[in-house]
Amino acid sequence: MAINWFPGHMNRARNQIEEAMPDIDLVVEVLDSRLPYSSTNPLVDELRVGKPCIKVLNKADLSDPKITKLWIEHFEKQDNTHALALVAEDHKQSQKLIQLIKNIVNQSEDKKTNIRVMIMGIPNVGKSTLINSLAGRYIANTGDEPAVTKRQQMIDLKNGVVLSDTPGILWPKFENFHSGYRLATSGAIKNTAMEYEDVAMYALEYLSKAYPEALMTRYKLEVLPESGESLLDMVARKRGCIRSGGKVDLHKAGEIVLHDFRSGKIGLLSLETPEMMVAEEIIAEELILAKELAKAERKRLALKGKRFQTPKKERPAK
Ligand SMILES: Nc1nc2c(ncn2[C@@H]2O[C@H](COP(=O)(O)OP(=O)(O)O)[C@@H](O)[C@H]2O)c(=O)[nH]1
Ligand SMILES: [Mg+2]
Repeated sequence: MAINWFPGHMNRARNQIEEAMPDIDLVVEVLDSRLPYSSTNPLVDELRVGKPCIKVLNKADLSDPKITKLWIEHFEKQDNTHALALVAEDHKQSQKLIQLIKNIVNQSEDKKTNIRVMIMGIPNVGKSTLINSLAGRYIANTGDEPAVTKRQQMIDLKNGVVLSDTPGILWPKFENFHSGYRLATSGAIKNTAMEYEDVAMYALEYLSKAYPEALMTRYKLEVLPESGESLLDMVARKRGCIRSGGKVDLHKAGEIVLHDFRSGKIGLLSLETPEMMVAEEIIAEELILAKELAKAERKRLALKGKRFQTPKKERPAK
């Protein structure tokens, strides 16, 4: 998925959503249940301007059910927000979403005939899969897609719900270091400057702390070294990823680890918890504050410098 989010794309996506929002009754934000914080774009909550929202924690067949439960509790506490974990392909499960949509909207407005829903989310979380599953037929391409999909026809689900023709596609979060790595681990961002090895090392380091047994079982490890680098090296040796000349092939081992993670072969795993998100947001705020302070300090010094540089007026000769 070679998506490049240029400012022009971002503006266009944002404007389209803003334009369409007045006609929308409810927003469905699709998230990856393994990384609900990193797979969100905070703009969703801004752009929905108080409309009810269902956070769909998709790919529940891959995430840790205990952690997913914590995320549901976390989202349910937010204003006008509901949460549902599901597997998008599963038609029965997606029908539960329809039921929830109807319950929420009919509670507040009972006269409306069709409920108008916008499906939003960053690429690769499963929006197209969900749309197809809701419609019970093939409508949206899954997998690769351009950054801003062309407007399609309004999708009438023929059950009292219509889906907006505006693609609610937003860009992934790039600012948070951890979010970047988690998105790369999940496969949501590809073809970036990140190396396979680095992403796999990050993932291994986290998994060795959060799911040590699952990791040891999958790669038949007796011990778990601290660093991601040593972990990847160990996996490479276990899996025979050795280049001619005897050097370990970390790239190949990285591919194995990421493939295993993405297909659920290591186990049902989540990459972040609500608690981690709170801690990371505090750090992010501190960083912003530190940047602002540094900027103010530079300004102060520059002003001071200027004062010193101004040539002194020569004393008039007596
Ligand atoms: N395991 C699993 N894979 C899913 C699920 N939903 C979507 N996918 C896969 O995730 C990838 C991205 O899905 P897609 O619908 O194209 O995402 P979009 O970019 O948000 O429209 C595809 O390979 C889907 O098959 C799910 O519930 N479980
Ligand atoms: Mg899609």
